[in-house]
Amino acid sequence: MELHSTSKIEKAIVVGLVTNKVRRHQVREYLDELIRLADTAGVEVVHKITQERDSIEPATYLGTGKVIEIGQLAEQEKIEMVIFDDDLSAVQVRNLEKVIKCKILDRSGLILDIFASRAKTKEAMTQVELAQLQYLLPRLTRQWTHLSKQYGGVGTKGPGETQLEVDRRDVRTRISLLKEKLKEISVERMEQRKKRNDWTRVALVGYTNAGKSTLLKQMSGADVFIEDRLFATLDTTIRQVAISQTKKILLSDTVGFIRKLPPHLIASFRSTLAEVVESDVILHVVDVSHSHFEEHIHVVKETLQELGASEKPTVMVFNKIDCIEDRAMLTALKKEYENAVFISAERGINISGLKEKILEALEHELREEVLVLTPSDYRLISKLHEFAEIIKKDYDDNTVKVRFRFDKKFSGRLMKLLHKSGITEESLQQC
Ligand SMILES: Nc1nc2c(ncn2[C@@H]2O[C@H](COP(=O)(O)OP(=O)(O)O)[C@@H](O)[C@H]2O)c(=O)[nH]1
Ligand SMILES: [Mg+2]
Repeated sequence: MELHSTSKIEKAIVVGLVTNKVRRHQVREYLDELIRLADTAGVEVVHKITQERDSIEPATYLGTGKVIEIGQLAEQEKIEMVIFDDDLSAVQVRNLEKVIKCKILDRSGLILDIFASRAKTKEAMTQVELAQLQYLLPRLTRQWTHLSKQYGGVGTKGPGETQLEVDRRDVRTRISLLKEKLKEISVERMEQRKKRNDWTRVALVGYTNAGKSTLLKQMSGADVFIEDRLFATLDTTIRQVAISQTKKILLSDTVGFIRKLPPHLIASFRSTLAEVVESDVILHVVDVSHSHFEEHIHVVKETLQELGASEKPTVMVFNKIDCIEDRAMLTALKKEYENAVFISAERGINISGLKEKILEALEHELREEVLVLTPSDYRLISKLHEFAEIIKKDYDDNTVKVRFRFDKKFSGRLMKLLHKSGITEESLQQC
């Protein structure tokens, strides 16, 4: 296995297209992000090239002249790789490789390679390999070479090494095998999640590098892997956090989102992202100091929608306020996003405000009831304690009036308990 640190840094050109649909300033921002992705993969970008066209050229993505120009530049400067910001078709790759004599890669391929090099657990490795193969299948041509070869990740065993010899049928067989494996893993995971069902579960989501892991660390005091890199986290970390004197939650941190995340990747990361889908409240962390934070919000919202988690109670957490020097701008932002909570995860600014917001969001999910019990039912109170918060007990002659509050998701459990104790639902006095 080749070690990352000793491997020679490869030089690359990144390429973006300005069309009627994507404007120049956007392309510039996309390319900056692509450069950060390349950096994460250990690749140094030495040129940024854009072309303006009405639309993408189906055969070669760019116009022929531009392709020749890039080919010459790559040869002169001994560039090893050209990375395109949009996904390329197999035909485009084939045609581009005829003129540009180095590796051709696109954004999805790069993201998949990064995921492959970062996957550590059995689950993440299986998920990434599946996504890589599904991405590779329609692009399986002799020339298609892949970054992953040089990494010690899944790529070495999977698509990277074998892609040239293995035919499509073998890839398909491997895909079904991986799908089976993932099914088994997801059943295991479901069992584990069930055990956490009695807890209030809060999930951190956000664009990559927004500060999710930093916030988990800040709130839980736990040692969490943090890096100023894209996709530092691929698995789910869960920690206990006290958000008030009496209330503890489970806070989870998982893989971040990015624009144009390969769809196969989202699909295969479903079991990792299930923690988000099943959570009671979502904390959407935003790096508000980023010049394009609004677009990041949009991408995250879209991804949540794809996952079927867009209707969940969500707290918008605007992070990195310590980076905003312009006070007037911060004031304007607070006015515009009055429901968001403004924090600095790193400096620990306004974490108490965030906790209050989480409690508020949970309030909506709470139900309050009153039960009048006779001495023979008193033991029911200790059972209630298991999932409800007892707010008040009023003793009156031979009865006790118990006011309690609980998460709506435990309604079924309450009904069962009442049923077992021979108490009818009508004895509940709703507040
Ligand atoms: N200035 C500043 N930097 C932060 C803050 N929160 C996180 N960061 C930095 O942002 C980078 C990404 O943080 P991380 O928690 O790994 O982001 P994640 O990808 O969302 O998990 C790291 O370099 C953090 O130190 C903050 O409140 N202020
Ligand atoms: Mg992280």
